[in-house]
Amino acid sequence: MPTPESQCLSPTEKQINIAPSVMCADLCNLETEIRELEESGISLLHFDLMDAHFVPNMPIGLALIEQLRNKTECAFDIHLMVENNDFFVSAVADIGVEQIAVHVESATHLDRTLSVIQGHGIKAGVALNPATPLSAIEYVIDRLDFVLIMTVNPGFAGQKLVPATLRKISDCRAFLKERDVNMPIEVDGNVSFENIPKMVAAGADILVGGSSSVFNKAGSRIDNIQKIHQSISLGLAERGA
Ligand code: S6P
Ligand code: MG
Repeated sequence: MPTPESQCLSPTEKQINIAPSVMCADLCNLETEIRELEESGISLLHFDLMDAHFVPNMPIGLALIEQLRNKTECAFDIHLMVENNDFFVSAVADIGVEQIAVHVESATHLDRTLSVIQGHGIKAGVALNPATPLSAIEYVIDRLDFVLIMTVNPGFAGQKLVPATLRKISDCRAFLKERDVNMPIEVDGNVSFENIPKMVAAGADILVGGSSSVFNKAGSRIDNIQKIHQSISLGLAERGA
């Protein structure tokens, strides 16, 4: 199994990571779900932490993440959708996680919050809503280990892709390149079998898999993950990898 450090891979390594979104799993049978995902080669899990204020939803909480921490070697990718970022950063750092993304739209003191995350030895990312321009990361780029591009508006699974976000992924890759920075781009929201080739071709490196892929009701977890790998190959071929 890859080490947590290998989860944030540089695009030049041409490895795409799949991060199943735990809120889309069968929450009454999570341990079984996680074993199945591990057997399918998954080594990164995406957790959506919402506070019902920044977004109007609250699917999973800190106690669940804490209990799961002892059940798996998978790296934990925490996506904060909260108003009080510093409280949640400290709480998940105590649990022990590998990467945390905070929304630029909710972070009052973004630079400080990112340096607190990195001070815990955790990879720091900024999440951008579909309407938020890439310029929002201009002055924190040196503090970032990855960028999380939301391809739907945050809060709920099962939504349709916001079309302009495909262009935003390639614009983000160009934005980073222009600044001589090479870091993974994570994409989250309707990362479906159909959308994955376009997302990967545009420059996505970490794919959050929810109800439209990993947890798609039409297939088993293992079949869905195989289908995702096929979609990734199509995207990499288009990217010229
Ligand atoms: C949404 C959240 C996501 C969802 C994921 C669901 O606010 O951040 O991580 O869990 O997007 O995937 P899908 O395929 O149902 O859109
Ligand atoms: Mg998410």
